[in-house]
Amino acid sequence: MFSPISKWFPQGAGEEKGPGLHVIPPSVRHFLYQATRTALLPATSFYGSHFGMGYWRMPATLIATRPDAGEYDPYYDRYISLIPSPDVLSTLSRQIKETLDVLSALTEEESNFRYAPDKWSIKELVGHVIDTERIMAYRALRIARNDKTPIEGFEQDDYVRYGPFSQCRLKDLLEEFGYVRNGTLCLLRNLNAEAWMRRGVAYNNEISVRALAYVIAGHELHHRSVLRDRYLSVMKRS
Ligand code: NI
Repeated sequence: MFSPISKWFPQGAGEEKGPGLHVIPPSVRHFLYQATRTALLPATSFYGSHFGMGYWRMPATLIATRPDAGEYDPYYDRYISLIPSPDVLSTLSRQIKETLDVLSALTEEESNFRYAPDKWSIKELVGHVIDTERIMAYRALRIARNDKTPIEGFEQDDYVRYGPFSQCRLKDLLEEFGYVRNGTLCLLRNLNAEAWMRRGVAYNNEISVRALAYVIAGHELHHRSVLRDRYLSVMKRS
């Protein structure tokens, strides 16, 4: 998936510690810096203490961020398989804008729509996605920090039933969703490669931190499809 970075930047002859950073275009330098921050690259293998001072070191390999099948319960494939990208952090950052664009086109009245009496309203669906992201991010936090305590499950229908969503304004819920996503990104972006790969037990199943990141992205996308197919398409017809 990734080629070794040494292919892109062969070690320059005559420079003991590799070519100076100043020879690397700023956009590429920014990518490399972000890559170490987001665990695409192990930071320790890449920069010495001279980052910004003209020296860099080459990592042996890049670490792909996509989880392997053995890192999560197959149940979560329904979400993880929706995200083909090897860079889930960009996906999380891009997707939220797309989802909020779709939702912010709705009026308050439309956001109370449910396609059957026993189904969630659009606002409740949004509330469910927000709460699920909080819980998945919390699981990622616990596991990333090497907390071995098994993490409990949660009853999603109760969270909607006892949630405030039908009394909330759609506009406020969308703002909240943006804040929650930013919180998720702050948490995930600061993880090192070891934390990113760490596994723990949540809801009786082993799962890795990076698998949880993909679950968050895939769950959002899944519900955006539900919104389009079960809600918006029906609303347009009526
Ligand atoms: Ni869901």
